[in-house]
Amino acid sequence: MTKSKILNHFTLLLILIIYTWFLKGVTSEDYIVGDGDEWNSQGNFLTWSTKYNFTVGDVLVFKYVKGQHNAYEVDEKTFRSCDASSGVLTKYESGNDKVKLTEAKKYWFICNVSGHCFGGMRFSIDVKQGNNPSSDDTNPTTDGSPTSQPDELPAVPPSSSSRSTLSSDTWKNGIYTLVFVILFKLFY
Ligand SMILES: [Cu+2]
Repeated sequence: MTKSKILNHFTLLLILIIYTWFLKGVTSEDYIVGDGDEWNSQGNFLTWSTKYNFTVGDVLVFKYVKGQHNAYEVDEKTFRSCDASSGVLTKYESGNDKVKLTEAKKYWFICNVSGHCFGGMRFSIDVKQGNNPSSDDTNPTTDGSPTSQPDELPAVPPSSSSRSTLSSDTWKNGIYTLVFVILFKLFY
């Protein structure tokens, strides 16, 4: 009797832990670009952009001294050329720019102050759908297929973000299964 009680408590605790984990994935998060170093000429934003798995609903916050930098959302061509005479989607210049990631797609950002883009103030992120397993599994990812890789990647090395996101999806599916099994064992 007591043994099974302990087991039940343990299971409840496990469910709680998994649930906290799970909720962390569901809720949207604010990401300060560059973390504590913020958006400036010294940062390595290629490294920063691969640190997180961004999902739809997350918010990027660009923090900098107004006038010293800016944040342009651009297309891929402009990201690579650093030439913002075309391909600019949105300009952010307030010094505290909140950019909500509303779509599951690739986003490219540059700073358009002279020399800053080439100096490293640019990055791209691959925003995923988030905790919606059905759409995650059925969405054919264009960047994941090996056939589309070699032809269109000149200057900048590809980020490893898509790979780590894939493995986190596998993780989530595993957690779903685990929760299901535990609930099943608990109630039947
Ligand atoms: Cu700048």
